[in-house]
Amino acid sequence: MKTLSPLQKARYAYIPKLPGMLRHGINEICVKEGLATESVADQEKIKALFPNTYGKKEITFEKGTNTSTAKKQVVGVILSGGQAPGGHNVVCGLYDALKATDKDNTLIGFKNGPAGLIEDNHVVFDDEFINEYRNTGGFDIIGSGRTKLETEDQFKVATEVCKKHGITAIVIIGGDDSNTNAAVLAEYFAANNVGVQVIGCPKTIDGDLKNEDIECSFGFDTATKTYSEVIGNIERDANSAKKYWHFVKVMGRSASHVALECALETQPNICLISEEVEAKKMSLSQIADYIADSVNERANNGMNFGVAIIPEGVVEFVPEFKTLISEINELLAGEKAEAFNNLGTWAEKYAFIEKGLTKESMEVFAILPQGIQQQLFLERDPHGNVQVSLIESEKLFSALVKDKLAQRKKAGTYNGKFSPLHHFFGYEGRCAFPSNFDADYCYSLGYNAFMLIQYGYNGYLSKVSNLSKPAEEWVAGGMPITKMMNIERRHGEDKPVIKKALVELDGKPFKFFEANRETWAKETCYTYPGAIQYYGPAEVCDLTTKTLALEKGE
Ligand code: FBP
Repeated sequence: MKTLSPLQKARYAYIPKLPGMLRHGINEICVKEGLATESVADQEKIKALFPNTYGKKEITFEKGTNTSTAKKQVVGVILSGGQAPGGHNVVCGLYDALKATDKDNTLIGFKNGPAGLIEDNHVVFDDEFINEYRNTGGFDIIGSGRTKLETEDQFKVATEVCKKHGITAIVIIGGDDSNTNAAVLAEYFAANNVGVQVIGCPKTIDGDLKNEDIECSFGFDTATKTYSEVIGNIERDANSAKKYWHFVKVMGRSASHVALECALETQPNICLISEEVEAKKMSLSQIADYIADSVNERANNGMNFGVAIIPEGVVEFVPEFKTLISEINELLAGEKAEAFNNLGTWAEKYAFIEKGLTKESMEVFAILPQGIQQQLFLERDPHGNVQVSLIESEKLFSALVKDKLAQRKKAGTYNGKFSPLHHFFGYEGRCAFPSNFDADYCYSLGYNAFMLIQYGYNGYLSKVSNLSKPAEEWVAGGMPITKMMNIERRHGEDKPVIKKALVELDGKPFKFFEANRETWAKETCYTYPGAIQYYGPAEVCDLTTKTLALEKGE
């Protein structure tokens, strides 16, 4: 027997808010076409690769007579990539719109990500099944996976599976890679007259799937609120005990949106922004000095405590570290890895490394703590690359800062105490109960995806915008996925992919942070956001991120 927590029971009864324009009832939703679109870069190349789905118009839905052609819909849905709070509500919104249109419509869930489509591993949803997942976190309704849909053979199998079930549309809920796959699949189906539409939904806690249309990916709101709650609690503990420096690594594979949003919410002493580190070509030593300056100045003022936020992917943005990693990849390429692994002791391995690296990279390597040095050689992905996300950068930076402080102590410029503690917040935010914002946004994305299907669109991303306003004022519509695409070099080949949205250093969220961080570094300006609130006044429960508010000029 399943035991439900009181909150889970209460959340089953929560009714997500739809954009005003989708509240009129299915028969009163019509389409307003906007302008034709262009890809964000490499227009000619993308157009040539997507002849059937390129350049389509943006659309919005509004109140009016529904002119879509009635037909029985059998829709397949896939959850793809890392978990993000609200995924279940996308499925619920899709299901509700589909059933409200015609109770004979069917929703099929493919299990464990895109692989479920290829393996025809599926479940057919009904009310009882769906109701168990309303407003809950996680992707466990059908599971998720990271299988890429990209080969002709996979597309042929997908076509057969769709034909077998009479599928009319597939909805892919995923991040930049998964929606790239959605665009490629949409083009394949159109080029081969398969008669199946593909619609994407923008998901990822990383917040890097966005442009002027897609204001944010879902899950970013809840995940950053979850991390900010705990960072705020740590700040309060730091300010109470006054004896620890906390180094907190937060998720977000490459972009630093998560770290920046947490900093805006909690006003820590330090927050590194990977994009700035890269733009300023900062070395590990410069970053360590930057943090040590804050530790030093606070100690001079009697505050031997602080909080530093480190974005997960920062080391990849440090130019000298990037070079070191690529040299290590070369050093261990092919059979050389075996020779290295056969060496018995770390001293022998160290000698091997010393021989193989350039002088510059060896200098970088030499300053790393031994634990991190070893991680660089042990943790490799299936392609033979170092998995930078597994590098404990929070420990790396605290160790480098410790060395800097020791030097300063010798020079007589620092006389404080430095006791670092380390944390990594990532997985604990990805499956939290979706905030009201994510519950509403996700339900709307799913509901809206069905409207796009009804109106025959293919290769579109479900789009809900004006998100910093109350849901009543949200605008629902669709954007051709090709609009977000450009050509990038992947595995030695030019590939059409969705352009990742990194933190813009001239954007308002970063500018706000930049204008305040010097004060935050010296003084104690912590803010304590507290836990996500699900019930209570809208100004406490329905507010979305500071990033979005600042981007909107609010
Ligand atoms: P998506 O891009 O698929 O949304 O996943 C993002 C993410 O949560 C990153 O923040 C993190 O680096 C990665 O997934 C972890 O992946 P895994 O779940 O495979 O450990």
